Amino acid sequence: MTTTTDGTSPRVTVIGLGDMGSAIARTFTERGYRTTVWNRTASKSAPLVDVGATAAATAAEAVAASPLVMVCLLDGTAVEQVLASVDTAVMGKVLVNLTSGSPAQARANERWASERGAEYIDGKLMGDPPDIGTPQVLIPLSGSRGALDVHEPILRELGGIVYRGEDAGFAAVEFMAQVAMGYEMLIGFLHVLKLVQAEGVDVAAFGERLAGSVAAYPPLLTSMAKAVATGEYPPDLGPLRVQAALMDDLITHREAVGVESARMREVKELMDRRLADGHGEQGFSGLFELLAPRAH
Ligand code: FVH
Repeated sequence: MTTTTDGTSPRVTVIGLGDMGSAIARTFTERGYRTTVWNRTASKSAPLVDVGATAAATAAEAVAASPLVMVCLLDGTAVEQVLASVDTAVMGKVLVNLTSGSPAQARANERWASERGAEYIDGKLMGDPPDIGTPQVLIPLSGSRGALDVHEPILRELGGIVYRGEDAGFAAVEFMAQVAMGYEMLIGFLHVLKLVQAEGVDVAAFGERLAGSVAAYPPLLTSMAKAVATGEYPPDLGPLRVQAALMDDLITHREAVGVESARMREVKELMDRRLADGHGEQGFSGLFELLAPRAH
């Protein structure tokens, strides 16, 4: 742990003592930081007081207690409500918001903080409460580089922090992309389990086999991202015309065993458009061109 110029341990405030906030406050307290905590439901402060934290009566009092204020609440609405209640108490403070949320919310929070004379860092917690305080948690941060330089040692107590830039929204950009990637993959996985279960296959054994095949994806995803970046679409997964030939059977099979096929119909529609545009010898990543305007 670092110490302040007068040799005392640094002060830090934690706003929000849910599963994550409590893990954060406990980590700081147990590592000797003078930790002040506040939670809407005051009783959640008790376990932290038991290990040496100080419970503030109001959020504004908690903010006033430390130069560094960590906010870890359920969602953006909760952050807005709590920040509104503390208002100008944030002046001169460094506000680190670790609540999940969008890039737009992060940028709005930074404007709010700046208007009140506070510096803002937005961070996203990619890990689970028990992993707080270990390198198992990845914490992308963005916003004030100056504030990060001052408080980096304390923030590093929480896990593996990585700075993504001065734009306060960048940590959320990474977080939202990672979460979306997870849900896109996992809802597909559940539909595939539905498919094999409909055929009487043991889903646990199949799931284990399928999990093993996921190991092949990192190099493919890396090459697809490069293809999108360059606009050159080599035949990843083989030429698109060959891939498209399978789609009707794949959809027919799914619907025959009662599994919805909306996402597969979306893939087929995009493939058919790419083929119609004359890109049958290119790869699957070429569908990117039909998804959104090309990044400038
Ligand atoms: N838990 C996890 O595994 C994930 C891991 C990845 C990151 N997430 C994000 O972390 C944020 C906090 O999540 P959490 O698990 O701590 O959530 P809860 O245990 O439900 O605690 C929520 C706290 O927020 C307070 N709160 C909710 N609404 C309000 C409000 N309107 N005003 C003030 N405080 C509010 C709540 O207070 P209380 O209910 O105890 O009074 C808790 O302190 C989150 O963004 C995850 O996405 C966690």
